[in-house]
Amino acid sequence: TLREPRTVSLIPCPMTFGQPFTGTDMGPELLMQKGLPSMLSNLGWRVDRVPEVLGKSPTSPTSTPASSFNAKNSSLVGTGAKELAKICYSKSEEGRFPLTLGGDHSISLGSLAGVLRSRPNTGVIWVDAHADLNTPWISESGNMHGMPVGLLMEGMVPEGKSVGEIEGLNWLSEDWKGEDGWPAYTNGEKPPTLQPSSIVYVGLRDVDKEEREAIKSLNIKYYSMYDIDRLGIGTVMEKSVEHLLKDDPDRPLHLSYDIDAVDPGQAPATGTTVRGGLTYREAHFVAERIANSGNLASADLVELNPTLSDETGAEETVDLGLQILTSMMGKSII
Ligand code: 6HN
Ligand code: MN
Ligand code: MN
Ligand code: MN
Repeated sequence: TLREPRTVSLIPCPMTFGQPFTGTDMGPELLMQKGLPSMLSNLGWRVDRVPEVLGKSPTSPTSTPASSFNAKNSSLVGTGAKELAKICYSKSEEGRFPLTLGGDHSISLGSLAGVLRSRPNTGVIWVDAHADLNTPWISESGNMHGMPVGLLMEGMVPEGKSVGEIEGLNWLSEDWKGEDGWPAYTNGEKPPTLQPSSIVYVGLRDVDKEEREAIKSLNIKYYSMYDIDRLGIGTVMEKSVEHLLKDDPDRPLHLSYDIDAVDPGQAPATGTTVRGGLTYREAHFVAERIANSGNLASADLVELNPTLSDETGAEETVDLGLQILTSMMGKSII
């Protein structure tokens, strides 16, 4: 049923507040202008265009109200994520493929929470230079684009603390009262979380000390750039898919693709570039192999920021983003 209605819900989410730069809000519009909807319909998808989730930020993401947690702009990030969660939840319930266009990576807190509430057995492939496994209790930067996995991951919140107490994140609290589109947790339902065994990282090369310790202690599966060099991207993707599907071959998968996973030579227009990333072909192959699993049921593409490189670099990065999107949605070379 996940494969058949073949309707993709395109969700523009121009969030900037999860990191310090303006410009990540331009990603969705550029992708749409360059023809994403018709590319997807040419691939056989019915396209459901969803109105933009968060209006463009009028101010700099650094001039917003302070949070009492080490989580910058948490009210704005959290409220945006909640709105996105509602959409991804209802689209998932309708059997559609929610495809979120970022915006910075903090939005994946919303897309994943929404998808997980509807499809709790979802497995996640996180393609990124970074682990995004921070929480306000361990983050060095306080930037929430480094936290979407950490805030949802079972075992990341210290004893006696809870994610639901952070401003903007009360919708993830057990005693959330409920509102239109995001009901209260009743009849034994818990706020959505992710098991450590339900995610695989691909492309890591800049991981903070506390994140590294958590990856080890929670035994999270990862393929860093070292592993990609050692095994080759083919083997890495076989093992990644195998890890997530071994117990349930019909399990829905969510692909969260941070464009900074790609080497800055091919994708310069993003906020936290790290050298030594995926090559042009590796970047495609990751998406193609996940598409070929037949299990991909939701996805994000995040962190495009055309203002952070020259014009050619911006255009190349957006074009690569489009190619990654069409690859994950089923475009094959032959
Ligand atoms: N991203 N680990 C660093 C931090 O600030 O927590 C970098 C996070 C980057 C986040 O690229 O989506
Ligand atoms: Mn990243
Ligand atoms: Mn770092
Ligand atoms: Mn990221």
